[in-house]
Amino acid sequence: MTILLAVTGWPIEPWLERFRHHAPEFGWVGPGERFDPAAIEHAVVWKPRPGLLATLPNLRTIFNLGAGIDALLADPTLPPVPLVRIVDPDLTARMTEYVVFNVLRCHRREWLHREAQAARRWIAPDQPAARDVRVGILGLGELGRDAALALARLGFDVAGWSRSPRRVDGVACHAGAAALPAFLARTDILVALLPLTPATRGLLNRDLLAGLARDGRLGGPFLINAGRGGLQVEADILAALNDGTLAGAVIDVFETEPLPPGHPMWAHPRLVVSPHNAADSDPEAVSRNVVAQLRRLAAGLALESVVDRAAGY
Ligand code: NDP
Ligand code: OXD
Repeated sequence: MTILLAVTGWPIEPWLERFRHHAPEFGWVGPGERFDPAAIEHAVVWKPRPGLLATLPNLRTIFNLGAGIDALLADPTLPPVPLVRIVDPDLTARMTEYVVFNVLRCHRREWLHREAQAARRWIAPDQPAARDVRVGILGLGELGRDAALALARLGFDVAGWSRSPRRVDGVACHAGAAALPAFLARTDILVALLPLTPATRGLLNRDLLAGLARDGRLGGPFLINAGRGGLQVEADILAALNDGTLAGAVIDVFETEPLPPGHPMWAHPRLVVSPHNAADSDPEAVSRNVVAQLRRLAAGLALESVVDRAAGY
């Protein structure tokens, strides 16, 4: 079995080393190594050069090294073979950590404390209990569901929104476009964990932000986006922060990455920027995951976590 590893934006060495370590029986082709395109049966990729996969005439499967596959689907030449994404407890735990950390940052209004400390002012803003703060999670998939459960365990009043109806213990589940206004109207901290698809592009816009709860205990609603930059209209988020529609925001993903040095989001006092590292793909955990899938294939078993290309995620 010959497998091409094609990764851009991340250092390749740890990946190649881990794959060769966990599956020495497979032929791994790394960057710069000569190969016969006809010999490649599987490709393991992260943001490969558009058009590259179309040059492999005998390609059987594409394994994406992350959860989101929007960059791959943006390549019009992507071969119509099964596309597998990462669903892994390591990735899920990292995202839940990020979401819990940042929900608590908003809930505990870290900004106010930092500003007060800088001014040497002893202020103690009213601190509501978690049960009095309503968190809304856009996307109740692998990542949204786990984050919702963790937040519910902390006592937050948690709701979620998905395309199709979902059941999550202790979480008020809403589904479909018609349910969105009611979900937003009861949300003090909005967490976006949606994939980027034609249906979700630009969803985090002025109208959506204006629909968030105005009667919450935090003095205004907060936004956390760890899904994709294409979900958000950045000018609308900045305008919402400036006119008080939003009390604060934490953004991990951007329309252009890396975020350009001159971008106004870097400097907004009520906005925390993180560099698209909410949940990194760990070479050890993710290589084990992909190798397990390759072994399933070799044993004639069905692949797991295959992307529904029609749905776009
Ligand atoms: P899943 O596919 O498991 O879940 C996606 C969720 O979004 C599902 O609940 C789905 O609904 C819902 N959804 C999709 N389209 C719509 C829509 N039009 N309206 C309402 N709900 C919708 O994905 P994951 O949870 O594994 O990952 C989510 C995203 O997180 C990834 O696509 C990626 O973009 C991002 N991500 C970001 C990382 C980071 O470091 N910042 C790291 C990893 C992932 P339904 O349940 O009905 O299918
Ligand atoms: C992913 C990511 O999709 O890291 O896994 O963004």
